[in-house]
Amino acid sequence: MIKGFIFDLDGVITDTAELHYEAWKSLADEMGWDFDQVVNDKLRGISRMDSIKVILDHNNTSLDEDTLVKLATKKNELYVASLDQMTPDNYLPGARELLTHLRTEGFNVALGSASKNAVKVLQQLNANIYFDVIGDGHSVSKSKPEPDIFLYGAEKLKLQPEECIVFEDAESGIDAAKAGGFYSVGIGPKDRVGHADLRFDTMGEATLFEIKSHFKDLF
Ligand code: B16
Ligand code: MG
Repeated sequence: MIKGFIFDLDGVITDTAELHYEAWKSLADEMGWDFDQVVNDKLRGISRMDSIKVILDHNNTSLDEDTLVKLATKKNELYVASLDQMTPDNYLPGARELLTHLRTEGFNVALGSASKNAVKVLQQLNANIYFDVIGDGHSVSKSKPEPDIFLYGAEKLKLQPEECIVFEDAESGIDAAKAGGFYSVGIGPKDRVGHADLRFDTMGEATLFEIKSHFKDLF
């Protein structure tokens, strides 16, 4: 029986990928690193420190941990400053409608994001009202594809994984949901989230009606 939903943030509720890209690109240009949208897409859902390691691997470069932390902090300052321009107009189409519908029907809802800036993003969107529990990059130490962030959300909601549906746009996020024993909905192309139990190209298609129709024996 489905009683709860756990939502990833970036790429599901709102699209911060472009803001992450601009901040990483600015750092990469300063450092003389190659960085483009293809590399940026590999950073979807993974933590800040893992992200900088992916960028360095792409450039066949390595740096000591202290330098990595300093550079990742610099990128984060640029990213956080850019979040000031985000407003409640920046929900992905369909996301606010689904969250509102879940509230109306009394489902339990948690956030399960890898981002350490999730609280600020939720504030900018005015989205706190939709969530009973906030799981973010500060909540657990092992990031996706480990299931910890979703297990954290389910535990705080006092639900079992099999009572929850996870929404994710990242390959590692669907891996994490499956590893934790959750039902999963993937948002994005087949080659990225085709392994989810149910997939939509966009959040606009992910209505509660469609979800209930697919998982009909669970409602
Ligand atoms: P921060 P999600 C993830 O958020 C992003 O998809 C990913 O690109 C980013 O590196 C990660 O958050 C960490 O973000 O630097 O703000 O802590 O998709 O899990 O909501
Ligand atoms: Mg995401």
